[in-house]
Amino acid sequence: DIKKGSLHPLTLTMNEAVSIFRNLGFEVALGPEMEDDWHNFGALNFPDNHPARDMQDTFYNKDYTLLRTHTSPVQIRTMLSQKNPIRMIAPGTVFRRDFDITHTPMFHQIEALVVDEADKISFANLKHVLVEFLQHMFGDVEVRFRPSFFPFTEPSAEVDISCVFCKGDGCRVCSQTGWLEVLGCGVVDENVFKAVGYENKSGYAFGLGIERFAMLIHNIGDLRSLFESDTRLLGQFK
Ligand code: 2U9
Repeated sequence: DIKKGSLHPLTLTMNEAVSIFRNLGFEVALGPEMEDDWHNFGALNFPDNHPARDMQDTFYNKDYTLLRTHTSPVQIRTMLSQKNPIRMIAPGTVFRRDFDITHTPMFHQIEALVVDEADKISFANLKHVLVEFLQHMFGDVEVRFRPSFFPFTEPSAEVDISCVFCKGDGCRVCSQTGWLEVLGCGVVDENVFKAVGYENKSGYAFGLGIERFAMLIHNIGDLRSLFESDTRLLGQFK
């Protein structure tokens, strides 16, 4: 009797999200996991004293190269090497010095970037793509945008969907709010375009965590179970 293996729930979730974005016209771009300060922070408008740059938050090597803390350096590399318009996603592994119930030091993201001539790309375009993506991923959910802040986008927003467990009535998973935060997004900050030598461009970007999506889609309660290789969990994804 030959036992058949199966794809990991993170792989399944990543594949599903990438497939939806490909159908929405996004091309996949990849980049190195070891980066330098400029590609990971400087070009993204992080101030020199930003806490994310601390040794406490970022894994540094002896030569001050670092393990990327998000996939954003891939978008920076794409802007420097490809011609416009750009419509790309960067799926991949990222690293932060965080380890508790809701954080693992290694996790996975998809980030997206769209760039075209000045005034061609708006927050309305961003909203449309995100609602389309989230409804393919989660089914018939409501989507809401809340103002937020990121160094690399202005304006910025965090995006919630109506709770997939209680449909918005309020339950333990959504802390009785009826809403679940699923991603962050915004209009690309002018300083990011300046850093890569772009003039008269407009664009939007967003980022999401694959672990969070996998937990919501497959009703997985404990983040750490995604990294334990326990076949009682993995065997349920055949
Ligand atoms: C460039 C310009 C802008 C990417 C973005 C977010 C908002 C965001 C988080 C989601 C959950 C990280 O995995 S997470 O913890 N991401 O909220 N990411 S906008 O913005 C960019 C990226 C690259 C050149």
